[in-house]
Amino acid sequence: METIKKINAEEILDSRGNPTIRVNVSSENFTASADVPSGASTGKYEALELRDGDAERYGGKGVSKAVKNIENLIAPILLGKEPSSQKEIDEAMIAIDGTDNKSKLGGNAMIGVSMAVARLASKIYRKPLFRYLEEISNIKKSRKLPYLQANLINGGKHAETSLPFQEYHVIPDTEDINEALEIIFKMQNGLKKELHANIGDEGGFVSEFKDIEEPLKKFAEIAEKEGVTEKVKYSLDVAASSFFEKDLYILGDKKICASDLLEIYKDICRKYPVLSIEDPFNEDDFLMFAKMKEELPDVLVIGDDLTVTNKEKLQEALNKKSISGLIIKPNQIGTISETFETMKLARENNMECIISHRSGETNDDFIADLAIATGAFGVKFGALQRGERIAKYNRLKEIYSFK
Ligand code: 2PG
Ligand code: MG
Repeated sequence: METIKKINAEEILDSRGNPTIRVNVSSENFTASADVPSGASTGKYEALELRDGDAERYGGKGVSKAVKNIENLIAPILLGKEPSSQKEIDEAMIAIDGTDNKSKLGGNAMIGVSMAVARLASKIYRKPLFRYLEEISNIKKSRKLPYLQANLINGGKHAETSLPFQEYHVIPDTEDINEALEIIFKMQNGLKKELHANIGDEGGFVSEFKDIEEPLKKFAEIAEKEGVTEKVKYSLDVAASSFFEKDLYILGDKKICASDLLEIYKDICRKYPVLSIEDPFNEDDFLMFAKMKEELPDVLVIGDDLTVTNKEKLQEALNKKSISGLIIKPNQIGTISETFETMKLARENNMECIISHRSGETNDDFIADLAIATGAFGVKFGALQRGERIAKYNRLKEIYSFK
């Protein structure tokens, strides 16, 4: 069996031009790499993203410490191990990190190594990555093709506008990849003509809207024009923690309480075919999530900052009946094995998993394989604009063409 012979890392740039990590791992006859993404609206309980903090370099965003941790602390304990022993490798990193939030090694350093090792093992076995991940994860699948939640309008921390909600998704209601992509294409081009707007971090349009409902109104108008009304649903990532201050939610010049925000969701869901709403309330408010789930039984209530791909957080959400599903972002927790553990717990409890990119991305398409391997309910890969988003959609297409 092949063993890990070399691990090194380098600083590369992500889609916002911020430094991030590339990890290269090799065995006797194979090599593999992985690039690490980075969020802007991060949950406060995520694994720590280790940055240098040296204002002289990239405004403090350099990752040279994390790179050194990979080479000086992680590599020595992994050399000689078999890349196929993913769990053992992840556990070895967790042990030398020894913190609750991966702050010693850096969650960014650990997830880069964890992904690169998985990719290396898939190459050694001469299997496509999705096939290899499917075998080692063994997770109960939800769908043949995940719902593609295409983020066509960007607000919140992903855009310089006054729109408080972070993401407005168009979701083709089909399990055919080509039909799904063409519906997104039609909606995106319809919006392009109307909005004449710039694009935001995740490839969606960035525009000033009258209020939080207007983007959905636009979606409905364009869907009608394009003849796809019956074929689309919508979803929102409110990312409510990003406009929560002193127990209130700041919507433009209004400050409202959680119950009023729930009334807004009810109104929106009465008027539009909304499949799911992510992070409708602040990341500590498990009870309001639960209230919403009870009062809006036909809409999926999704945790992201609430659950941060963390098994303990998910368990709390399960105990309190807060959610119908959760966002899965491997870099929120820091290893692939822990990502699988969280997904397993979710699926055993019939929670839906949505595999998601970060707003700062690279061209690495690992998460497309992850979504297919685990039969995810949904994916969030952004709009059909910006190369780092397209990389994931193209990988999905590729997987379906030889599946
Ligand atoms: C989110 C993500 C991805 P970020 O909130 O779901 O869309 O944003 O990567 O900035 O945390
Ligand atoms: Mg989110």
